[in-house]
Amino acid sequence: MNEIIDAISAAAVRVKKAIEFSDTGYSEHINKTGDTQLKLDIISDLIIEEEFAKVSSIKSIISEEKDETKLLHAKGRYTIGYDPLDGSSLVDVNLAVGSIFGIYENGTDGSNIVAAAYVVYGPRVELVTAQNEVTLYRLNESEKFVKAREIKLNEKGKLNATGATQKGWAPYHKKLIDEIFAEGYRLRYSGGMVPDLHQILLKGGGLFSYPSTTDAPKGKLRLVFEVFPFAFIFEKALGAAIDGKKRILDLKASRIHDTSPCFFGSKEEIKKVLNEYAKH
Ligand code: AHM
Ligand code: MG
Repeated sequence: MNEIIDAISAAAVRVKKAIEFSDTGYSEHINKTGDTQLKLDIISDLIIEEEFAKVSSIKSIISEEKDETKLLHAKGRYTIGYDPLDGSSLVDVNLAVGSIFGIYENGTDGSNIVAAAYVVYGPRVELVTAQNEVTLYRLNESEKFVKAREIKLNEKGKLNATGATQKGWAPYHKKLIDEIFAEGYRLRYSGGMVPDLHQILLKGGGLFSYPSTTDAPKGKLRLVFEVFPFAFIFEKALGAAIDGKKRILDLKASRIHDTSPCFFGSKEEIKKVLNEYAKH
């Protein structure tokens, strides 16, 4: 597992340089989810693939930017599901973006995830890893990630990150969000899943929601590359992650690009979601 974290660290340093200095324009390609790929999405995907190809314990990789699973080492143990550059359309407005990694064994259902990590490319570059504990590292001047601290959520937080277009929300979802704001929670939403969830993790808690909507009943965020990794991280940080009714890590991904509604947060906020969603 250490060599996988080292490969993620090496890739992060290279992706950071690509974000800072390369072309932010679109390519000619459309990925499996129907997004036109930015040149940066493709560059980041290639960098990460190159670093993972050096690690013999990685059997295969599944990227948000690739249509199919790619075999790397037939005798390897792990499959890595990753989003090379989540929120990449925010690069041209110079907001923070990230890379997300889920490390799986014997399948890519929620129950198969054994570790997860993400990198935030913001004013500083930070890496968060989750195995038994969730640890924050910061990139130093010598391009090494140095441990900053462990991350643990409080029982209850103060932030509310509300995803998806409100026009498509179910009335009970709107009611839930309105009630949370009425309790004094503050809105924090950049449109980048990585910095938005990172903020909740580092500020002690709150709620991030990306619900089902009228035009996307299964939500937008992808199970294997985005939702399972963060569900694992939130649980290990003593928070919780659900799809509205069920624990995310009990879900199965029947296809690699499957999506799911998702809620990540500290225990108290997730209880509120469960209570409201149980009525519908
Ligand atoms: P991407 O993988 O195409 O970059 O999209 C994922 C992003 C997430 O980072 C973010 O939470 C979400 O899309 C924002 O969507 P919306 O603008 O609909 O709230
Ligand atoms: Mg993404």
